[in-house]
Amino acid sequence: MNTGARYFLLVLGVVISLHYLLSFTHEEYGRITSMSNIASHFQQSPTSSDDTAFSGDEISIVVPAMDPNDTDITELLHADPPKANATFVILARNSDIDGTVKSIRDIEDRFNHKYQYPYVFLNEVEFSEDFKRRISNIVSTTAEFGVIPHDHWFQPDWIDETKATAGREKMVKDNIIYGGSVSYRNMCRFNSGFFYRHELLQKYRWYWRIEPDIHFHCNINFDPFLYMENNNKTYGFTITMYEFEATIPTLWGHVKDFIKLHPEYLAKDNSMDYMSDNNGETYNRCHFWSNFEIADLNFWRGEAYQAYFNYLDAQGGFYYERWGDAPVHSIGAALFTSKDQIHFFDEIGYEHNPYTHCPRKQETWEAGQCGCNPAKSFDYDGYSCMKQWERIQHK
Ligand SMILES: Nc1nc2c(ncn2[C@@H]2O[C@H](COP(=O)(O)OP(=O)(O)OP(=O)(O)O)[C@@H](O)[C@H]2O)c(=O)[nH]1
Ligand SMILES: [Mg+2]
Repeated sequence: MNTGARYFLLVLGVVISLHYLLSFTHEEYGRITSMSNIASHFQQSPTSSDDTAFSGDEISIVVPAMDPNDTDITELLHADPPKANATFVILARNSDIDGTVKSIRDIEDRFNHKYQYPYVFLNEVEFSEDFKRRISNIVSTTAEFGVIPHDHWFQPDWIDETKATAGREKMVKDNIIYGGSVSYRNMCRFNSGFFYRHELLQKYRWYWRIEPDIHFHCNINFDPFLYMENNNKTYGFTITMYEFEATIPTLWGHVKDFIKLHPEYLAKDNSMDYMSDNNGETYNRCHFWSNFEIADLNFWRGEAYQAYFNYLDAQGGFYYERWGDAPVHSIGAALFTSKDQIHFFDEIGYEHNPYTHCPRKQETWEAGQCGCNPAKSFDYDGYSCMKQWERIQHK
């Protein structure tokens, strides 16, 4: 044996002795350096070996085992379903509390206990503690209570009060509903051109309008806000009908004047033929019943609608006549959006006294567990405008 070989054997002997010494005196060292542990690094774990087995010519895909402590995975598993940036909006007086509770109870039971959208309540005076307490007791989510800025509600100073009084007196004489009421006119003007400017609504894009004493008759098994958003809709309705001519004698003339001034705002494929039987010459008084609305706040905030509202407001017709927010909204939506951006929510069984929309298709009625009577649905009542809406759908 030469000297080099002797040195090698000596060093090997020292290393082996040290290894055994450490293996007995240091448990962790012994575990790490055991042959079984070293061998395991060259093998698949039992679970992953199943996933990566090569059997004949088959190659299976490796699916990494999920670690429940991995935050990305647990976040995905527990993520909320997608939601729209949306809220309910309820304009109400303190004295409307009982009817408001009934409406909220319905929408919670039929829809919102699952979908959890918030509520915004608006009033021209502070909501009472009793109102807030009773509402907060029944909502499944948050409710905010706002006061309407003075100038968004009350009759502006530039309205000629003598002319306005004469208009109201004539309507009282003619027995026009709410003909003598100034507060009803404030409400119609506010809903037409101001509600979407309220500070509590600024953070939202979509709203669903609710009134006291309405009813939802079917389970709403889908999210109408997401439906609107995903299908590029702007305005959704459940009931369409004729307006009382006596409340809007000069409205259409002003609408035509506005269109002449701003033809650029007209949508290309608009719904003029739903509202007019003669290409826009006269108004057939069809409108969407606005006590129910699901719509895009950004549409009202947009340039076309805002210019249109300001033009109408300057004519004074909200006070000299009794223009309703229903025809004002409907004409705006029909002219400044394309007809396929307006949606009829057939599945939503809805009642505002004295009319009810109830789904007439049996499978829709059953799927929604509707309590309403389809035979009494307003859709094809003589006073309904559904036929005018339908005639433009397949053009
Ligand atoms: N804060 C406030 N809300 C009002 C006032 N007048 C009406 N409202 C609300 O405005 C909405 C429309 O008023 P309604 O009285 O229901 O009008 P309408 O639907 O044309 O008529 P009804 O057949 O009586 O329901 C409801 O949400 C009312 O609560 C008011 O003076 N102040
Ligand atoms: Mg009402």
